[in-house]
Parts: sequence; structure tokens; C-alpha cells
Amino acid sequence: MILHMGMEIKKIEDLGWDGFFGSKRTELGLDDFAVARVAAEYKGAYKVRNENGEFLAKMTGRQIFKARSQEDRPAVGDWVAIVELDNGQAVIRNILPRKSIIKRRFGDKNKTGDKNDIQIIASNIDVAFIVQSVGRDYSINRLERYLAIARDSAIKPVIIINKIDLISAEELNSKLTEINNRLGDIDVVPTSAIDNEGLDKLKKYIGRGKTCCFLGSSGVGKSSLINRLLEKNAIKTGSISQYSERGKHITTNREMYFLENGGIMVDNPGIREVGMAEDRVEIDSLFGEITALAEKCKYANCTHIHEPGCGILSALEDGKIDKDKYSNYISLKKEAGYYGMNDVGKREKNRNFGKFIKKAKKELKNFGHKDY
Ligand SMILES: Nc1nc2c(ncn2[C@@H]2O[C@H](COP(=O)(O)OP(=O)(O)O)[C@@H](O)[C@H]2O)c(=O)[nH]1
Ligand SMILES: [Mg+2]
Ligand SMILES: [Zn+2]
Repeated sequence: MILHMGMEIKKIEDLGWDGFFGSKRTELGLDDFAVARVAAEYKGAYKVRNENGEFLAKMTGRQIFKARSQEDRPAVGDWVAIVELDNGQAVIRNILPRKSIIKRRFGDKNKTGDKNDIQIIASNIDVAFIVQSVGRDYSINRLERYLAIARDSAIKPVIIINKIDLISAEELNSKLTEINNRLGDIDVVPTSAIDNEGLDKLKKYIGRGKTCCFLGSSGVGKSSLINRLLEKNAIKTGSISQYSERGKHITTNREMYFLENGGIMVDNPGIREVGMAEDRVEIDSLFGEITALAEKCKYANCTHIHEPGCGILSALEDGKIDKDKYSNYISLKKEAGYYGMNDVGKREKNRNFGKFIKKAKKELKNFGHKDY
């Protein structure tokens, strides 16, 4: 595995370290350990970074055996206590508590994930750039879902509408109006990675030590925008086919990039679908007005779909709530129920855990370090 050195990091604060992590490290009795930030994730290994450089790191056996879910394993953005070994390797001793997590639930059809498993997209994120491109990718329902993911974790969401070079100013304006009507007071930045449009506005969100995560389907231009911000082609990008505005799918790792001004950016491989983790909290916080009506509904177990006398349905009829917003609310509720853990799901999870332990044992043998 090749670790390419990025921008030189002189102070750990430039990687996002602050008093929060400092006090957690002390509380956990880890002051004697070095700390580093997880900058990339590979199969069974991580690239971690601190003021001493980059290391290829693995978890200790004990950590792997204790890990019950994805949340017990390091994710890009995590701060970890490490033991630095020679030849650029390190062992991860602990994950420091996270300030924020962007997570999603795997859908049924996702080949790479366990069914019903939660995947941490990134942690300790300050700003979530939710990227959509004009054209076929643009979907206000999907924007709403991504917003729910960001808001669930108190991360500042900023919507990026990319590839505006492909549409007229009128078309852009009508999209911006639609977003404002539906999603309210939210930062929206129209960009073009081709025409260098909107990049200065983006830079304002990416200050020293601040971590920004780019979210969105594959092909919308996340990597292109990061390349533009870095002012070099650090990341491979897909190419547009002649017949569609959709970029070809390029597989990349989830990885962190560092701006000259000290800002930190996390690129993501394409996210096909946005599953909802911790459904109720997210959905209810996003659909405040609808949720308030739901609480006052006559029926405790109302589905708000067909019940006569349902408060939500009558508000819908009176035009007091937006029809599209209602549809999205109902489909998210359905999805959340579907993803909710049932007995079959639990059995499956246990089986997968057994497989995981087996694999971890084998990998650790290959890595050949002793357990701390
Ligand atoms: N016309 C146009 N094409 C873009 C823009 N940004 C990215 N692209 C193209 O869209 C394709 C996908 O871009 P990429 O950055 O790989 O998308 P990602 O999958 O979200 O990282 C590439 O062919 C880019 O050249 C843009 O602003 N305008
Ligand atoms: Mg990309
Ligand atoms: Zn109801």
C-alpha cells in the first residue's frame, strides 16, 4: 500500500484537534499515548495522521474483538490513541469519543454491507456539503434526507448545486426558489467545477482546523470540486458520457484532504441510497410541523395515510402542510419501519459478527503485532 504524503502538518490543531479531544484523552488515561486522526480507510487498515507524519494503522486485537458494530471501529475523521511502530506503521489503541457522526443504514441491496448495519460515513465533522448536480441527479426529496442526516448530528449543512454551467440562470433561479420554499432557511451555494464558479463561497466554510464532508450521489462532482479547491488534481474523477449528464462511477476510498489554509475536506465514494439511521429522531426533528400534528392525532398508532379524522390528513386537505413534504415524510417513515431491526435482522447480524471475528483473526496474524 502506498501512502502519499500530503501537505505538511506542523500543529495537531491544524488537523482539527482541540480542547474537547484533549480532555477526553486525559479522562480516558491516554495521555501517554500519541494521538492521530484517521485520514483514510482501507480494507482492515487505516491511514492516520499527526504532526509526525502518516502511519498505516490497525486496531489491536482486543479492540477488534470488542467491536460489536461499525461504531466501535475507526472511521475517517476519528481521533485515535496510537502506538507508533517503526517503518510507518502504528497500532490503534483507542478511539476517542466523537463530537459528531454522519451515519447511514445500509439498504437491502447494498452488496458491501451487512443488512441493517450502520455505516459511519465520517466523524468529527463541522460542515456537511450536500452536493447535487443539476439534471437527473437533482431531487429535493433526497436533499431533505441528507439534511436530516446532517441535522441529526448538529452538523452545519450547506447545499451545493453543482454543474450550473449546464443550465440557464432562469432554471437555476427556479431551483433555488423551490429549495427555499421547501427547505426554508438553508445555505445554498451554486457551483461549477468546470467554470470555477462558487468556489470562493465554499472556501468561506472551510476554515483552519474545520472539517467538511462532501456528501452526494456518485457523479455529481464532489471529487472535482475538491480538486478545484486544492488547486491540483489529487483525486481521480469520472467522465461524462455523451448521452447523459451523469458521470461514470469511479471507485475511491473515503479520504481526507488538506487545504493550504488549514481546512480539511472529506471526499466520499458515491452513496447510492440514503438510509435513515435512528429513524424517529431524525425524521421527527426534520418534519417538525408534521410531527407536532402527529402527536395531536386522535389515534395513537395512526399511520396518517388513510385514517378518517387524522390530524395530518386534514391539515393536508386544508393546504396547511406541503403535499410533497408529506409524501417524503410518509416514505421515510415506511423506510424507517422497514429498516427497523426485527428478529430476522438480529439473527443475520449475529451470523455476520461470527464471520467478522474469523476474518479479523486472520488479518491480525498477517499483520503480526502483539495485542496491547
Ligand atoms: N459540466 C460539468 N461537469 C462537471 C462539473 N463537476 C464535475 N463534472 C463532471 O462530472 C463527472 C463526475 O465528477 P466527479 O468529481 O468524479 O463526481 P463524484 O463522483 O461526485 O466525485 C466528471 O466527468 C466531471 O468532469 C461541473 O461543474 N460541470
Ligand atoms: Mg468522487
Ligand atoms: Zn394521523
